[in-house]
Amino acid sequence: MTSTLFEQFKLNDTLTLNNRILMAPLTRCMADDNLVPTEAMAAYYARRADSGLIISEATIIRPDAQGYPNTPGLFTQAQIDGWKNVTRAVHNAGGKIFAQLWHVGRVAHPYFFGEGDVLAPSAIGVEGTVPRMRDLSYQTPKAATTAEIKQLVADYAQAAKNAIEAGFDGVELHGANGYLIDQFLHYSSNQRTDEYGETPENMSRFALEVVAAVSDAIGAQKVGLRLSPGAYFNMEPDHRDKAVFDYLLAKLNARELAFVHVGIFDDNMQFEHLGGRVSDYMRARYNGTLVGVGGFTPQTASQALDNKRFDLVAIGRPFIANPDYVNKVKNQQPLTQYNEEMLAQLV
Ligand code: FNR
Ligand code: 8K6
Repeated sequence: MTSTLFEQFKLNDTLTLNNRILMAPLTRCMADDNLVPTEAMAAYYARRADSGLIISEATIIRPDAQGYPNTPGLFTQAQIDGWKNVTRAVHNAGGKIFAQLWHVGRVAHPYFFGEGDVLAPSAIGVEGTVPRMRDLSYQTPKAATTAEIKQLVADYAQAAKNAIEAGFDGVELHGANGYLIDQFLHYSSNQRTDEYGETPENMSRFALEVVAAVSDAIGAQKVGLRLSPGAYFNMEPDHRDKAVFDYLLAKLNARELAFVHVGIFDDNMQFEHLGGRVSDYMRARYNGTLVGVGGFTPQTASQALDNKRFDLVAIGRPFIANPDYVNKVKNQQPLTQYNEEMLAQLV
């Protein structure tokens, strides 16, 4: 019944995944105070190496990309060396791992990086406080200048090179969940009137420039992209967003990529302006490898793969609760139920 999950999948010319189950990117806030991955993190990832591909927790590309405590980075030599321990442990256990590259844009906080601007497409803030740090209110960001945007693109490319130096098999660009790349793609956070705003073509420009720069830096076959056409986290929806994603997905279709990954917590969410589920909306517009995610059980995941709704499935919370998720599913053993208290330690 779940056999499709255990089929091999050729991701690119050099990588064939042992099964179709990805470990979804999961922020754990457990890096050390220099944002260096620890030995405990290496062991945590290695325990999950029997997934077809691990996507690392979101990893910041530079200091002002940070919006949560102790999220790892990929911009200092010590961070690169820390990740080398992680990738070595995963590879020794027979696994494969991509780094998820992250800049949080307007939900960054200077508390984490000291003096400096919070950069975003436009000077439009989000309400609220940093999770787990209730006295840190979000600030109104500064609209990035064209020069600052070019530098951001270059910094994504450098972080991708650092990821390869650290031993990762590729990178996933975090273009989802209301963070920087996603902020350019929605009207509620992008009110620019220059070549990065106003029209679907302009609003897609930053995402496509990052994809192109990172592809040039490490090879397009090693680059995935996560997108949230449905605004549901750190973002107000706007029905005009659909035209932006229509344009962007058509452009992505015309170029080589390792995969596009749905960014959502529950794939059953219906978005009126997208005509239903985000995964179905994306499948209808993207012909390459699509990764689905969001509330799947082994049964519903294999059904979705059988029905070709997407090619690979990412599993998040169940992987926090079950380091041996793949083995348990293969042997039809019961899974431990996830709960939020499990976030307190790396099991
Ligand atoms: C997440 N998610 C997430 N997404 C992402 O792109 N980068 C990240 O770093 C994180 N971090 C993260 C932490 C925690 C604690 C949770 C619960 C979720 C979203 C995650 O990748 C996935 O899309 C959702 O969890 C939905 O999948 P499941 O959990 O229903 O299988
Ligand atoms: C990527 C950094 C995030 C830090 C951890 C987030 C974990 C949150 C757990 C669940 C929150 C879900 C919010 C999403 C909205 C759901 C819409 C129905």
